[in-house]
Amino acid sequence: MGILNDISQKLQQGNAKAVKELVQKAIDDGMKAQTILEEGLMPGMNIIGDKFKKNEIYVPEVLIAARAMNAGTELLRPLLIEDGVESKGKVILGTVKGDLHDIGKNLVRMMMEGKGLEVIDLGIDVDAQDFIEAAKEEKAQIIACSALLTTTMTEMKAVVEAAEDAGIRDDVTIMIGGAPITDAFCESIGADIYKPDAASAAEAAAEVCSA
Ligand code: B1M
Repeated sequence: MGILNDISQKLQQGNAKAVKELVQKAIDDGMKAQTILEEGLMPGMNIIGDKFKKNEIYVPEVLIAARAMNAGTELLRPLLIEDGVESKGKVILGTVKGDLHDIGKNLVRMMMEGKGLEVIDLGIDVDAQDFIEAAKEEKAQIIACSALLTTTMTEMKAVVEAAEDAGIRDDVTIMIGGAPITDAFCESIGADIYKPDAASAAEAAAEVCSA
């Protein structure tokens, strides 16, 4: 379909205004919101994710594309709720306690949303207990923690322990990431998944939710 391809192209170019206009046109033409999301916006964001992973594009391009994606999803969100389209899964996301870095976390959020997941973003400086409360309340499949400091990455262990204490450890997948994080660290604190970048974090989250 021409317009869906145009939406994908404009999203990749980061042209938020054009994406918004094209999405509105598709809605006015009677196209289903889910079709616009899954065959227009998401393929565009997936291409951005792949290019980012291969270092063919960098953070600014991803942020600009994400802004374009948001311009489209804002128009679709109320229609998707009306249509009763369920999200593919729920993720509680945040940067851990003591840590104020959020650029990487925001990329993770965008990539996950691009995969059709619902992301509840708790922001920065998030206490372990707040991740757990949100996961319980939202019945989320995944808790996703970001940390950029060697001094705050230990907070991720507190999240794993809080999930155990709350009796929800078997119900949630705990995913971690951020510059100082490694597979060995992930294993040492008993978290489930470590991913080095936003695109592979989103892919892994989508896999968990579809399993
Ligand atoms: Co800060 N900072 N900073 N900083 N800062 C670093 C992290 C640092 C490495 C710089 C340095 O010294 N070379 C260093 C940490 C050293 C360490 O702990 N080993 C550092 C420091 C020391 C500090 C302060 C302590 C400085 C000070 O005040 N003395 C202070 C701490 C504040 C705090 O958090 N309490 C501080 C403050 C800041 C700013 C506020 C100025 C700003 C943050 C602004 C913001 O985020 N809104 C900032 C910035 C920008 C950086 C650098 C320069 C860039 C970080 C960034 O956004 N990268 C950084 C140096 C560097 O990394 N080159 C640095 C781009 C981003 C896309 O990458 O976040 O790694 P990143 O995310 C990646 C992956 O890690 C991954 O996906 C993303 C992309 O694909 N990922 C995940 C991230 N989260 C994930 C979660 C997942 C999966 C993947 O699953 C859940």
